[in-house]
Amino acid sequence: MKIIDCQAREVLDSRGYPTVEVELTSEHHQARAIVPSGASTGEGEALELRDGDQKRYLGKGVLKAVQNVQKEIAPAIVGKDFVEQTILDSLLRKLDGTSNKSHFGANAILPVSMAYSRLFALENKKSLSEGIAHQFGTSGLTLPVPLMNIFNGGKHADNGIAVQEFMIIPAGFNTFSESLRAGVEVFHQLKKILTKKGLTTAVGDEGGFAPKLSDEKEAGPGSHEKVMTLLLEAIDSAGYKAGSQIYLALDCASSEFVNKENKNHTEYWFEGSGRTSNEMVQIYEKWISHYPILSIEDGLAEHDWDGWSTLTQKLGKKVQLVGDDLFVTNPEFLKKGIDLKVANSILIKLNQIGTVTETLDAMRMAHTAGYTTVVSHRSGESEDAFIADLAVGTDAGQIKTGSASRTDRTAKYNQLLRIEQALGSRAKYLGKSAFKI
Ligand code: 2PG
Ligand code: MG
Repeated sequence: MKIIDCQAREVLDSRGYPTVEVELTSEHHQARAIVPSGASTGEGEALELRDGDQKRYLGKGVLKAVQNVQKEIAPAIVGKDFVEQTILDSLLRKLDGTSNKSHFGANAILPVSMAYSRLFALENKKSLSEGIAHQFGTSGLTLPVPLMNIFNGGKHADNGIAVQEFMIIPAGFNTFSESLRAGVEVFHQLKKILTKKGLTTAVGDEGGFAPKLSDEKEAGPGSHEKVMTLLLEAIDSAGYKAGSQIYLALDCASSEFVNKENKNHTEYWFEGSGRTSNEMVQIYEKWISHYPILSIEDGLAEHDWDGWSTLTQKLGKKVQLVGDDLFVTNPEFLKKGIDLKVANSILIKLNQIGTVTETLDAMRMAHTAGYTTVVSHRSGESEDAFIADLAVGTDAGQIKTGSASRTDRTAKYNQLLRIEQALGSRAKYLGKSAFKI
């Protein structure tokens, strides 16, 4: 497939900050892609290049990344034939020449890589999910179980709650659309409950609610259990059974509340006091015995590998333990995790690593090692629903793409509904068995 044109531009993400869109043209088709952007980023993530010019968009402009596509990448790929994704992506990596994509910026490289996936699918008369399945060597028929973030804390809110995401998992249903409907109904019930209690129902970056539960700056002892109790109440009011139809999941994003001054990063500031890694493990152990929690992401911080090892030994058979900041979708970090028997699942974010090929490499490595994969949005998103097709195309089994509000979140759910309809009776849905616990 010959690329005959490559254009980049600065567009806006869901937070109103600039991001990069790339449009690739072949002889017969055209495809584009937009990169997302995180807030609670892992230290090992590929570099997101920002202009730093305070006169434009508070320093967050991406004209340098756009220019890197126009002046450096485009001349190297336009007029050339790329028979498959791996060939394009390895050229992009070679041209960049750094291990963390800091020369061009991952936000310059990734949209080219993603737009190529779309172009490849079009050229081969496939949908994007089919094109990805073809590359990945999977059936590409599995609709993912949604992990819906309906209550926000941490860096995604200002309510003083340490844990970043409280999610519901409607896993006890036969199809994706039934699951989604149940999750959405719980979201609406939660809104009613919060209103009744006089709490605010404005939504945060990922479309979940983020009310302050008390007047304190920092939410104190028992505040996290209060949130989980609210979720159970909402599940019940919606007429569903917690623990057999709908479960809970947490993204603690604990690298955000670990004490960074502590040299080993093994002290956490949680519910108003300092806790060791072991104490955090005990808290999670207590929670999973009281609440129907299926999945805990980043329960411990990205440098606390010893703590992660204990966490996995103690809870790894009972709950899915997802590494996000810990693995940053990087096959190298994941390999370390597999070797050390740390975590049992990996969060997959394309822009943490910066090319589609490396993302698929991380997923392949995870599946081979028996780790589950959760394809994920970023807190800064766009109308681009690439990750919906990625989740189906790789038979990932799970997707985390926010709550039931904000078009940047529902765009992904809507694309999954389209894919489900197109697959018809061929569509598979794993439900709770996607969690392997
Ligand atoms: C996370 C993500 C997405 P961010 O921590 O998992 O929910 O947040 O994009 O801010 O890193
Ligand atoms: Mg996370």
